[in-house]
Amino acid sequence: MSDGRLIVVSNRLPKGDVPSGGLVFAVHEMLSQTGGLWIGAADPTKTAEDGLTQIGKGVYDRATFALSEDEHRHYYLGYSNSMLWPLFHHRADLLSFDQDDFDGYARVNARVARAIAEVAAPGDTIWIQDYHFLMVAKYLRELGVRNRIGLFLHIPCPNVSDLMALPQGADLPGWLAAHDLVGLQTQRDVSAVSDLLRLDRAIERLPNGGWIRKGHRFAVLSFPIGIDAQGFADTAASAPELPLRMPRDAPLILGVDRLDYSKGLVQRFDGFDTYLARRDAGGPRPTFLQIAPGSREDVAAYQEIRDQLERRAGAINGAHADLDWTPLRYVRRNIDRAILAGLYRRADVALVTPLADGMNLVAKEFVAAQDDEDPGVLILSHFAGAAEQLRAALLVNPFDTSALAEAIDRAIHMPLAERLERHAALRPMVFDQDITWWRDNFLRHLRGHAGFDRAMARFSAP
Ligand code: ADQ
Repeated sequence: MSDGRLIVVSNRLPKGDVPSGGLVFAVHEMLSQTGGLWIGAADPTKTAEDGLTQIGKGVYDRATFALSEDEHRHYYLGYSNSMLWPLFHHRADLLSFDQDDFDGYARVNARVARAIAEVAAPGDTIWIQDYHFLMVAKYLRELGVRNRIGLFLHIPCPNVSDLMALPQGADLPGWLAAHDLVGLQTQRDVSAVSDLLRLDRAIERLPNGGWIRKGHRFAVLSFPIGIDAQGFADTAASAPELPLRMPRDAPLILGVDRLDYSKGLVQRFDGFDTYLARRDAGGPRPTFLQIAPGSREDVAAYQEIRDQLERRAGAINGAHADLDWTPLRYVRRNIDRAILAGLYRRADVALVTPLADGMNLVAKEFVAAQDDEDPGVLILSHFAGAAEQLRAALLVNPFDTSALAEAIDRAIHMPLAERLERHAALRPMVFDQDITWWRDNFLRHLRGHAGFDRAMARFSAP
């Protein structure tokens, strides 16, 4: 089949002409080669109308769909980030359900579908990003669109019991089944989705591992997202001098996260606190630098986590700081990417300990930034999607404060030979399975490479 144009839909659209940052950069690079269309949300206005507004024209086009302030509240802050996000991160206790939120979400998804249906030509490939648009494919099919439609879900998948907390839980399998390809971060997510699909009696498993619903065949596969590893390594190696005030030989422990309750920051602070309480008084005096810029501050659960962390940080320094030593530094601002890369390279230990996380790109950025001859140690949660690939990290259970404290101690004292061995095992996972590999792999499957199509075709004959 012809490849046609690529139409990408994501909630956020790159603002500048040459965007930076993983996914945005990879899609930009791809569209710059092939042309295509990138659709995202416009800034909210008083009222919202159908259609797309073109905001940039070049090798590829960028266009926005309209969003009223009310819809922004219900579709984005409400259903997407107060319902789907906590639910998919196994935090049903944080759900706040409001029928208006779901109605707003459905309305915006339907508008996006109508806009795509208007511009998509036969042969175009439609690639939907993330949980903001779970219903778009369903609406596209209702409008008669038969194009290839792929969804990549950046966040983890809920299990069957989580899903029961979602009033629309029974409909989710049908929404997913409207795509041709559902891409997930890990095998664990593929298993979770396989269980969810079985909730819908109209969905059947095909002997080739695919799925079928009412004659429509689709696949669910894992495509672990990567980073621009070489680019990031180069940035790290040529980073400017760091504005860090600490002794050169003191260990630096680094955490970099969007401030989110899924990232396990409170448990991480607790683990560091326990490490400090147990450490040998004559031993090294590490600094733990946690960078965590605020996000989604209009959602109540995010204000709570921010207050909680501020209190914990104050208490930890209160208990352990000295005249010449501040063990914990908590920075809430966005950091320039070159400085960030330099910090990763300078860090002796990275603490990447989410309670639930689709992939976690920070883990991969840390590996990419290391000096291959004197690499730092990655402490990684079992619950980050990255743990499926980065088996050679020090894997921890972030809920176990004592084990976290032990891992910090072990990482600080790890001999060079073991660091080299672990890094050598981690490196290829990050450099070979990079962002370009991820993108090409997903699109090849979506557009149907010969083997995939043949395997699927065997089951479609009437
Ligand atoms: P996020 O939850 O945003 O992404 P993550 O994968 O860790 O999580 O990516 C965060 C990115 O922001 C990293 O590239 C990091 O360097 C950058 N960043 C964080 N703090 C920063 C700061 N203070 N200044 C500058 N940059 C900062 C979602 C899912 C993840 C999934 C990704 C990609 O939640 O699980 O890995 O999408 O699919």
